[in-house]
Amino acid sequence: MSDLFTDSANEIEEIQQDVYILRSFTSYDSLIADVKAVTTVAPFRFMYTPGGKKLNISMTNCGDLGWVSEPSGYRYAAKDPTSNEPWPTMPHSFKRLAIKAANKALFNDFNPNACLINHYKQGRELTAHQDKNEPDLSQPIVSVSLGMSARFQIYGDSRNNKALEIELYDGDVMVWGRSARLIYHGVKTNRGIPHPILGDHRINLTMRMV
Ligand SMILES: O=C(O)CCC(=O)C(=O)O
Repeated sequence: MSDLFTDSANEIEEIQQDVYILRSFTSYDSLIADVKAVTTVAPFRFMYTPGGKKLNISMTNCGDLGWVSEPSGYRYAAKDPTSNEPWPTMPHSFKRLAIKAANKALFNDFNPNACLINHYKQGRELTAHQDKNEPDLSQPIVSVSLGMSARFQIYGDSRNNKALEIELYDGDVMVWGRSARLIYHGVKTNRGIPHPILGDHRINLTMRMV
């Protein structure tokens, strides 16, 4: 396994107020063993929206609580509804990475207990949404990109705004919070550049305090 943090792990750029990017902060090689350990116990699955529509990316979770979308609504659940077992423990590597990235953006008491893991096949997208099911909105979201590249879209305070688009590559980490905590954001992968090992697949970890 390679080092969790790369040589460029000190550089942080504020791309919009309270939205930060840490380019090449980590890598597929340093996290994939832990991703596989989690997804072996809690495999990726397609969830359904409250409207009954199948989501077009598959997801799973690790940590004390996992984000679940079901016909009855969105919630954080202590147990995986597929197995009725607790979600796998959040790997130490995920937590260390998220805390270090959050610290760079001056979120000094971030201690994530929930990690949503998204899997995108090329062409799949996540439409504009807010992350607002977490009780303490003073805590940021830390989002790690692995594999194929993707376009992250920042719409700001309305999904009707024109999006600022940021290309995300393997190992890039984004942090958003404070005035940007409830930004509408989405992801497109139709022009994703394949990764040498993951090919046209992308994995995203979003760490949250719930
Ligand atoms: O895949 C990404 O880069 C972001 C994922 C996301 O927006 C979410 O899980 O709420």
